[in-house]
Amino acid sequence: PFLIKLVMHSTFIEGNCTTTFIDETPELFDFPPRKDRATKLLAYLGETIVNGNSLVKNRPVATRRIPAPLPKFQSTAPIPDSMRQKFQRLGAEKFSKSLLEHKPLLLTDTTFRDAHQSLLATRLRTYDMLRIADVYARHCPELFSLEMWGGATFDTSMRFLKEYPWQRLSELRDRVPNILFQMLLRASNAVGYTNYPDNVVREFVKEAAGAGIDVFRVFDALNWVENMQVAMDAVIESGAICEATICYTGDILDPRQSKYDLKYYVEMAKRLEGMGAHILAIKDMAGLCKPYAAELLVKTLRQEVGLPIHFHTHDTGGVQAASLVKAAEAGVHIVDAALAPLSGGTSQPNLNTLVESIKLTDRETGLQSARLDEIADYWRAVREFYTPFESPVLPAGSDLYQHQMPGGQYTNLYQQARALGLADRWSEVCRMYADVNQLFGDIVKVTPTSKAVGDMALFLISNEMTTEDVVSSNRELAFPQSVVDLISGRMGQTPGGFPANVQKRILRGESPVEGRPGANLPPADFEQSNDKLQEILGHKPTHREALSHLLYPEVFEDFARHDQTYGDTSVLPTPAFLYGLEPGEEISVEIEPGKTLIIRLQTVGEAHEDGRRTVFFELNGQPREVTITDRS
Ligand code: 3PY
Ligand code: ZN
Repeated sequence: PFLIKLVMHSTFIEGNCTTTFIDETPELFDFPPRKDRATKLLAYLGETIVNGNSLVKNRPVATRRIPAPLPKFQSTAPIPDSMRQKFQRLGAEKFSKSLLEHKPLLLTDTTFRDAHQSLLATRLRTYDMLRIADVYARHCPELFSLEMWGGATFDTSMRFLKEYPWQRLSELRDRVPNILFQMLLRASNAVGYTNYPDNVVREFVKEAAGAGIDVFRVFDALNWVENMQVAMDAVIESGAICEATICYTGDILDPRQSKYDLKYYVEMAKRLEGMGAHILAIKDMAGLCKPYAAELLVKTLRQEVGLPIHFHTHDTGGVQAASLVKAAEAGVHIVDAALAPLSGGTSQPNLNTLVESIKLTDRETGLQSARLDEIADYWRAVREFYTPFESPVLPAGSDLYQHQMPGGQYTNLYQQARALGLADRWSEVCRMYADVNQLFGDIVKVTPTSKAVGDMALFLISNEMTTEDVVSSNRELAFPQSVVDLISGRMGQTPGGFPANVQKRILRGESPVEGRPGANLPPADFEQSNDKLQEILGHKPTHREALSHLLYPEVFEDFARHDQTYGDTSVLPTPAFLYGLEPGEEISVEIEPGKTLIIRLQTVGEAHEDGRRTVFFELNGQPREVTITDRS
């Protein structure tokens, strides 16, 4: 590099070089940091080959290693315009009005977010998303949006996948400039499990909008509208589309339902409209909105509010495609569905068959089924990489409408119950979940309030207690932290408040939080947090790094250490990331556009006396080795 810099230097080129030129020209020695990305990736692969990846330890093994087949597409063809260009032309308000006139049913594909959050423990990697992204841009411009960020993905991508969520967003954005990108924002809980100071929520929204999020679905886990204001205002100020959400629980068709009846939802929707929402979302996180309830709700909301309506449901009970069709008939503007191989069960209904089922009706979507099926072929193969994260198939019985567990929690809680030896008592866990909901005053259950209800249900069963015992017994009990957080009001307020006797028993003298938690939390100190972060990162943190650290301090620090040790491992194909390579296996890894490494595992050496092993690779045809301490 020194010689290159010398001969490229303008003074040298012009022939004005004196003998002191080299000494007087320090920039000749100003080299970029050594590119040791290949070495770091080999270290990661070596470590994974010798010691395994803790993520898949003791889990069923994925056997697929070959890449998932991609549909053919013309990479040089121009990317067609889609909703995003229309949104950019009109701005959020006019754009949302234009949706009211849109006749075809619009669809959001949730495959990149909620579908894998609900079916595969949120483990889908950026690598598998990026490979198919170009196809989406070219073959599905009729989609309303891709839900591809937020919810649990922010945390999980760093914690488990060792990926930077902002990079996922910007790389997908580069490949898909035309389809709207949508994220799930837990209002004051942002992408976390507890209320954050207002300045963190505001800064996060601003940064996410700047990074390419167009539509923010904002919900509060107790439907507490006051707690949605900060996030909604931040979305509106950023120029993005504010999709304010009512979380659906109970059953509006049940005349005995006094709390969450039709009037309750209409009033909430009107308040959200008054707060400046551009779109109204019905978030049926547990799949409770039965077909005729969906019809009634959509019909009524269309009469009472002037916003486009976006319906989201989970197919845990197996009948929710009927709710989508009924909602479409009643004039819903947009619905959520997932590509066939990641649909159904606790995920969204099947997008491929939904499109086909309303063909030749006046809500026909315009999406091309053959193209969607090719994309489904890709996802079917991709799912095979994620066998270790599959949950047992667990179709819900009619008791779903009693326990009301969100799709994303259903299989998760089952796994937790199984780990506690309670798998055979699953129906009892479900009944207890329903009882705990009543104990807490019949609340909206969705992240993070649903976690508190689930934790309490398992806690009571493990302690052989009933919900009556909670208030009547004097036993000294250490209730789960999530339960204390919920009942103390740190997750916000529920209509009518939490029952006083339960609050007294669980808080044991501690006073509940008054008012909106975010208003009482001191603003986060970005500078102080950045000082600590700078030491870890070795550079001045970017705003995105600062935000990630404020939201998830330990998770981000661990992720940053991984990144320093191994570099960006999100570029590895999924089997290599999870299992390393098999002897003789060769992968090609694009570490930056146009720069590809060909890595081949030759063999793993016998253990040395000190317990280390040498792993022999070939890197771009040259032998390379790494030595790893065998801890397996
Ligand atoms: C989330 O908050 O992550 C959810 O998907 C809630 O339904
Ligand atoms: Zn959902």
